[in-house]
Amino acid sequence: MKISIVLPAYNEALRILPSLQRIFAFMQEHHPDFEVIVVDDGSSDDTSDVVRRTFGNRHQLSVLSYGGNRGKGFAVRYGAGRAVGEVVLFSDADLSTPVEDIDKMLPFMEQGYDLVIGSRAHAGSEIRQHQHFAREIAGKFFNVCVRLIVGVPFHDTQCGFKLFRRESMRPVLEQMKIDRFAFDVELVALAMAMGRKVGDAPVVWSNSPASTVSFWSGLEAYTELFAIRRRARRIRAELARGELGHARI
Ligand SMILES: Nc1nc2c(ncn2[C@@H]2O[C@H](COP(=O)(O)OP(=O)(O)O)[C@@H](O)[C@H]2O)c(=O)[nH]1
Ligand SMILES: [Mg+2]
Repeated sequence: MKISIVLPAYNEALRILPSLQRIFAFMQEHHPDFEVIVVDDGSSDDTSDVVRRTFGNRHQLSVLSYGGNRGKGFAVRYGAGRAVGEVVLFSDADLSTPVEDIDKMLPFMEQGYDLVIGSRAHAGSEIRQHQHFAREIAGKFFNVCVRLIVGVPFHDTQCGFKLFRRESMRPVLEQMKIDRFAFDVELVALAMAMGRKVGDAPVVWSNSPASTVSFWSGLEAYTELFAIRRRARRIRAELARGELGHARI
């Protein structure tokens, strides 16, 4: 089974090389049928240059870029749209969750799941390096809102480590509109609205101190929760009326 790994990268020139080194080493040994797609999300540093300079000779690597910073959600969808693997993993470029954790998620694909999300709230997860106290509280509060407003049952939608079956999730990705922080919520909510099987898996997680997520984009995410709820409801209603040609593949 071919695996595509999509790494959204915004100003990651300093963090991404060791991550790629680790991904190549692990995948070559354990899952040699793989590709890595780095999506440079309009970085103002030389992210794509350093990646090309260091790993440009690897045939498994593609480095994609476009003009301007469009957001992590946009970058992930852009990369997934060009992936060829049967399953697609997307991961934060800092590897806060180690790539090795893909082995906890692949069995879900064999059990018929379409999407499996890494969850720091899972009883089996191991948080090695916590986020700053205030950031962790803010994250937990956001999740309460996700559950109350959107009705998603999971206790952590924001961990940047998710695996999905490319063909069955394609129609879901095509319905998505959110490009930034709340993109993860939209992914889960629309997948569920469209009848996809979604699960969560334990992960190892170590906070990487240099976060690029701004306070304002975090705030914007709250308003987007209502838009996600509306969209999920509309999709459910259209599916119930047989109007949407997105039957489960
Ligand atoms: N913050 C941010 N991250 C982006 C953007 N586009 C892509 N990314 C990538 O999204 C991932 C998550 O960012 P990170 O700073 O590690 O977030 P944090 O760990 O939640 O603080 C990284 O791989 C970033 O390079 C963007 O516009 N903003
Ligand atoms: Mg991070």
